[in-house]
Amino acid sequence: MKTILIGDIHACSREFSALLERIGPARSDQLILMGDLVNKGPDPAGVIRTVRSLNCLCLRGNHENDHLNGPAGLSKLKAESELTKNAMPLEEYAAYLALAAAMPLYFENSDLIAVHGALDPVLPLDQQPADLLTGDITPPPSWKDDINLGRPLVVGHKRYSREQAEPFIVEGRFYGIDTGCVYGGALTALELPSGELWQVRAARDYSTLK
Ligand SMILES: [Mn+2]
Repeated sequence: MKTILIGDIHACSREFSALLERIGPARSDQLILMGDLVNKGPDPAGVIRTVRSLNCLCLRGNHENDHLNGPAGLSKLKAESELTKNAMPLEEYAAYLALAAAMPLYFENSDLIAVHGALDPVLPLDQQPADLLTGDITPPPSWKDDINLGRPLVVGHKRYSREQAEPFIVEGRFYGIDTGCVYGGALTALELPSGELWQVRAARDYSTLK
C-alpha cells in the first residue's frame, strides 16, 4: 500500500486542490495530512470542504490545538485563529472543530511514522508528550540530527531546509515536508515507501495579508 503525506496547508486551498489534482490519489492510497489545516492563509473554509470530501487522515497540529483550547475556555484564541473563525461559515467551523477533536497525535504503519511537530527519540510513541507531537513545545534544534527510528519519520510544522520550498530529507530516516506554502514557498506531498515527491508553488506569500 502507498502512503501519501501532505505538508502544512494553512488555509491555502488553491495550492491544496492543485496538488491533489496532480497526485490523483487512488481510493486504496492512505492519504495523510500533516496538520495545521487552517490559520494564516486565505481560504480556511475551502480547505475544510475539500478535506471533508476526501478519504484521509489528518494529524493534529498546534493550530488545531489552539482552536480546540479556545472554545473550551482553556485559553484565548490566537489572533490568527480568531480571523479564521470569523472567516468561516458557522457550520463549516463546527465541522472543523469536530474534525480537529478527532485527529490523532501520530500515525504509524510498517513503512513510516508521522507526527505534526516532533518527538523524543528515546520514548515509545504512545508515551510521547502530546504537546511535543503537536508542535506546541519546541525541542532543541538538534533533536532530529541523529534520528533513526528504523523507518522514515515524517514531520511538518516548520521548515528545516535553508530554502523555503525545499523539503529536508535524510533518505530513509527523516522527511521534513513543511515547505512554507503560506509564506510563499510550496505545498509538498511525499509518497512512501517510494520517496516520490510532488510540489505546487504558492501563488503568493499569504503571510503579508491582513
Ligand atoms: Mn505547526
